[in-house]
Amino acid sequence: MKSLVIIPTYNEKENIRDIIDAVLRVTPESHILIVDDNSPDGTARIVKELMQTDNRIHILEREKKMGLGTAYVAGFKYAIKEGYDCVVQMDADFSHNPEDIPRLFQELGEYDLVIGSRYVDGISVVNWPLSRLFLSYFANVYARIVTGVPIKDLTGGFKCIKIDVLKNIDLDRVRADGYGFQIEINFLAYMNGFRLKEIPIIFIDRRAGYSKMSKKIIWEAFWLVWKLRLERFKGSKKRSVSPS
Ligand SMILES: Nc1nc2c(ncn2[C@@H]2O[C@H](COP(=O)(O)OP(=O)(O)O)[C@@H](O)[C@H]2O)c(=O)[nH]1
Ligand SMILES: [Mg+2]
Repeated sequence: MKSLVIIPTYNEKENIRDIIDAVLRVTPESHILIVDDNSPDGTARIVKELMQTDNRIHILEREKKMGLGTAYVAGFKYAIKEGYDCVVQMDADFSHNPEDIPRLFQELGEYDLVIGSRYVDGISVVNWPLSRLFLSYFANVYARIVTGVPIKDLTGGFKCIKIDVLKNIDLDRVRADGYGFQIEINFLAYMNGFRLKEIPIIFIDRRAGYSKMSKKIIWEAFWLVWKLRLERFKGSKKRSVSPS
């Protein structure tokens, strides 16, 4: 299986070298795509330096900070165009442990979208303030009830997706950012009849750099789930592209 690990970055100079290194050590057959939004701290420069000696590393550079959702959509389109069989989504900040990637791959035989889940086996989040954990946990309960997608960690950003799932989604219509984006991709995969699976992971808060998530992104996700629920009632077929 030809796999592409997609890592969106904005100001990750403290993490970028180590994360690329760690991913390629765990899964040497995979390629990595960094989607960088012109990080002022020079993240892209470091990536391009590494690219000179390793052809498994790729970069998509965008002009300005445009959000995690559209960064992944650009990465998904790249994966489809370049003929990869599956993609891995993960953050640059080591919240997602690269050592878990093979466990995600393992489930791909039976499933189409595998989620590294913080809430499937109790709660496995380390070093978050209690307020953030509460917000995330109850946001997930809320999103699950409203959308009806039976996944405990709908907002998680560590997952592995078969390319067929992405080919079946009209990517130009995926507009949500951050947590909303994660929910929307899971929702569309589920509604299109793909098989979703959660496996437990331990999520550790970042040690270097700073978080880029905002209140705006939380509110966007809050309203988005109702839009998805409405679509569910109307039958969401129009959100998928017709099979070619
Ligand atoms: N390209 C791009 N990457 C982003 C953007 N916002 C966040 N990221 C990256 O997305 C990942 C998750 O963001 P992070 O700030 O750690 O979110 P948190 O873990 O929810 O606090 C990190 O690798 C960030 O560098 C963005 O607007 N554009
Ligand atoms: Mg983070």
